[in-house]
Amino acid sequence: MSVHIDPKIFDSYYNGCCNGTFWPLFHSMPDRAMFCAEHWRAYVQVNQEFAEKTIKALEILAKEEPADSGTPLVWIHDYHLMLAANTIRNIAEERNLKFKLGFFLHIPFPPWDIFRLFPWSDEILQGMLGCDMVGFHIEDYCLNFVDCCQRRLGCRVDRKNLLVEHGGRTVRIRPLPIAIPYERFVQLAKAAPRVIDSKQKIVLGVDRLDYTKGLVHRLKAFETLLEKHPEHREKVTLLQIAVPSRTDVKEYQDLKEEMDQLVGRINGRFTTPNWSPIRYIYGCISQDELASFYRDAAVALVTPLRDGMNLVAKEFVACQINSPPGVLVVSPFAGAGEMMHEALISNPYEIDAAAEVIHRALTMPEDERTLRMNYLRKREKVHDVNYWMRSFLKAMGTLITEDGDDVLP
Ligand code: GDG
Repeated sequence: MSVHIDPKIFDSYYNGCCNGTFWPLFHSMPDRAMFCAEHWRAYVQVNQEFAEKTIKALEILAKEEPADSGTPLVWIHDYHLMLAANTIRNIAEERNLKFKLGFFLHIPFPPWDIFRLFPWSDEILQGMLGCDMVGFHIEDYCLNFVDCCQRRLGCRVDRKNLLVEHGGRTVRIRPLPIAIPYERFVQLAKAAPRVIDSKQKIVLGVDRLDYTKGLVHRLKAFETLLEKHPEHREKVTLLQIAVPSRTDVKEYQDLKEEMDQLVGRINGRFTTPNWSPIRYIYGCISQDELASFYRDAAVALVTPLRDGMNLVAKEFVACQINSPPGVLVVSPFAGAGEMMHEALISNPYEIDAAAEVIHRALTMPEDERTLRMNYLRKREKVHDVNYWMRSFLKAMGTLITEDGDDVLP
């Protein structure tokens, strides 16, 4: 069942409200966010259309499935559909349909002081609270959400157990860090041909071309590394893959321009007849090639300014099957930075210090690399994407009203 949206409405909804407003605002970059009533109206309309299609699906299920076949689960994903749950609940309850509603946000949830800049923020909270459970990557985002519910809507909340009371119901809020198909990446890494020549040391970056990913800061840190540690010149190359993204949005066109200039400037400054410091791929590569880069890179730089989780950090770790392994550098402002404690942590805003972290990664003794990588790999192997999905479904599985612990006193 698909949802058909008028192209003009879609543009206001997707490029306008989703990527022009929510994306920067939820990544705590309010100066980049536009607030526009027309975009908001389109967002409301599209959410309404998704909700109506979901109701149709629930009605079909109710007719086709035997009455005792369990409660259908509606699992809503991401900032594109934050209003749908409330509408689905209202209509489904009116029509006596059985359902459970869950939501997962793939990006950060911002602190109250940022969130309240959005003129229709109360509607967003009410929309999400239409669910039985709302999942975020990490506890900080859960607490931000709980805080917003209390301060904006005056809800009763329980911060310790992450519960919010709303409309006579208790909504569970849960940290459920997303993960990757670990074994699949291990197999890809085992099978992938060698692309990087073994004499080169590669520092790898893999990102959508997005201003939240800290690419400009990363290039500047690499430039500083070459300036302060000339011993890495002609030996180390930054391989940056930047996947074109949201190319209809001006902010993204400007970033592309800035990256092109910066790569040109740094390469112009340091290139010798036999070596260029930066290899920059503006485009998408195959997963086999990606696995090969992940496997053979000496260092991976996952240094966003802000990021819900960041799967690249996890995929890199899964593909590190060589002995001795490489080193992961991760930003504390990514969800991944909260959990992958054995990585080197690097604040992308501090360019000089970030250059020193790259130097430390490039010169780290083999036994330390092995120890750190073993721990990182073990965690991702156990907590893979199946574990994540099961955790979500398990958390959804218990009916809140049946579980005394989950009702606020
Ligand atoms: C959002 C949140 C959260 C990248 N380049 C190529 C390629 N990729 C794949 C990677 C990875 C994915 O794209 C990027 O995932 P991230 O997690 O890094 O980032 P977002 O796209 O911003 O995702 C983020 C995520 O949702 C999940 O909840 O972690 O925080 O922003 O899987 O492998 N794949 C191929 N070629 C490329 O050139 N084949």
